[in-house]
Amino acid sequence: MDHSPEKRRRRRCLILSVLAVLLLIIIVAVVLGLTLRKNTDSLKTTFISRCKAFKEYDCPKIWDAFEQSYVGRDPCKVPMEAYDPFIAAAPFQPACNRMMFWSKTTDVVHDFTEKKDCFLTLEDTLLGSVMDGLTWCGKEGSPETFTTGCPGWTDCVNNTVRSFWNRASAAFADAACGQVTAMLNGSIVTPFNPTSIFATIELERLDSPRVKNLNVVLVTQETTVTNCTNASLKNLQKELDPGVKYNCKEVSEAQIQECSSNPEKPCGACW
Ligand code: N1C
Repeated sequence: MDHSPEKRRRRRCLILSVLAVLLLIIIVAVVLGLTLRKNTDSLKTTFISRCKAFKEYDCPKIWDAFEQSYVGRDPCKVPMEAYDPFIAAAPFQPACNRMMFWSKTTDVVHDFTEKKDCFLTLEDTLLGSVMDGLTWCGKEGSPETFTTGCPGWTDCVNNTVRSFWNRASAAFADAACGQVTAMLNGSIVTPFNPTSIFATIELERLDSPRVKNLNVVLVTQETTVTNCTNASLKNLQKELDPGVKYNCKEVSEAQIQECSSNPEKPCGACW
């Protein structure tokens, strides 16, 4: 055997390099693991803290049902039915005559429901509030939840987030009863957009005799381009259950804001 100092130095060098690479791999794995865990933890923390605002629900149990819907799945292959057990774990309390649907009017509608306790949107319920504004997905063969790098609307139809909103919106519409209101946007050419969740999921579930009336509030501005005679609203009426009475009213955004800031005005007096 050759024990020359040069050979020994080289061997020591090699061993040290291998150890350094191993150490690096371990550090990367630990950091990655912690980041992934942090993702699951931060989504869970947000979920549980929003859920706790609704006192009548068992939040950890609802979180478990939620997680089961997408964890370990290809994030492009989560059908809306995957959320069935989650929806069953957090049933809606029906709120006849107070339910508010919307499409492309998220700011005006939520500003209104926040200030005035007249109507209930999906976001005012547990199912809609826990995930509002969030992104999440799983990965095949992984027990983790990811909050970045998830497929978006244009990447695939059955993506984790879209299927959630489809399923929650379907449950919300299934619970609708009596007078139902929908705030649509009068500043766009197609206030009733055939690809929207309101058109594809909710409208077909507004069945008579459970639902009596659909009152469309078409929110107008100075730049308004449509009114209640709009062609897309004609399509809406065609698709609506004939037993449900339809009504449409053009209401300016200024009037809605003025009404919601006036605590004296009763619910029925805003339009
Ligand atoms: O596609 P949209 O509107 O017609 O969906 C709105 C419709 C409402 O009546 C709600 O009941 O569907 C329900 N809904 C939500 O409550 C909701 N909160 C947040 C649907 N989508 C919701 N989001 C997000 O906004 C979600 O990311 C979804 O894709 C958009 C839809 O908004 P939109 O096109 O204005």
